[in-house]
Amino acid sequence: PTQDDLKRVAAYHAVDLVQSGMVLGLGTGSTAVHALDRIGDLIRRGTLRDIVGIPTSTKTEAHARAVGIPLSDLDVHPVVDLSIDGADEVDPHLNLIKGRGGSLLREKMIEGASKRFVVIVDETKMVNLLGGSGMAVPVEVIPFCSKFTMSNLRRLFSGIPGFHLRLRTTPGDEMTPAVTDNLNHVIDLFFEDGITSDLDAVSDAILKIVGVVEHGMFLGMATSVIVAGKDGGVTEIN
Ligand code: DER
Repeated sequence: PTQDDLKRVAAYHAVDLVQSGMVLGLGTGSTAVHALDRIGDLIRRGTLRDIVGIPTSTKTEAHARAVGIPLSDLDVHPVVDLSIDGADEVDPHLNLIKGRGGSLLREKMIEGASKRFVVIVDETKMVNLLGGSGMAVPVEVIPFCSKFTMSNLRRLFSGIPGFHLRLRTTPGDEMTPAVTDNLNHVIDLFFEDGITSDLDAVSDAILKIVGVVEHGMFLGMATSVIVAGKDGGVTEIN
């Protein structure tokens, strides 16, 4: 099976948890797209009714609309029954790195408001140490003087071997920073040897920097992770 097949298997398993009448957090990314397609299909067949989707990005909003998932937002539905979303990395304690797609802020708001947050991944996302597979921890920062904020983030982790960072820009265009749905910039933090210090301490240190809005470490938020293996097995870790 291809990696995308595995993503679809994990997504379909997660959608088996969806019941009619649920308020659903709709994730962002190539794995979550399979969940959107499946939910839309079950609504079309009449298997799922009275579903309300809360999209975690404008991209997901557009895709959800295209497959016929009724949409709302957190102002109307401050409590979400179930969120389904992918992840860039998952550690043995179900801590996550998310945000490679730049949607981390809205994802963290919606998944933080969810009674259950089920993560869907293929096995390549499983790591022992966050950051260890070369995935960056994305940090959403306000556009105002984002290079100043970048220098503060650099100073914060300058003592860590293998640490480096970069302002995310649109592919091939070094000067135009990538802008999020919230019109903010993203700075990617790379911890080449993985984050060996306390994750909560790293999280707090990042959030204390004025100009930082949020980061892509989702600590203690996932209720369970559904992992699709290339051997065809699917395991759920709680
Ligand atoms: O950007 C994000 O937060 C995505 O959910 C990411 O974590 C997973 O994206 P993928 O399913 O395309 O790998």
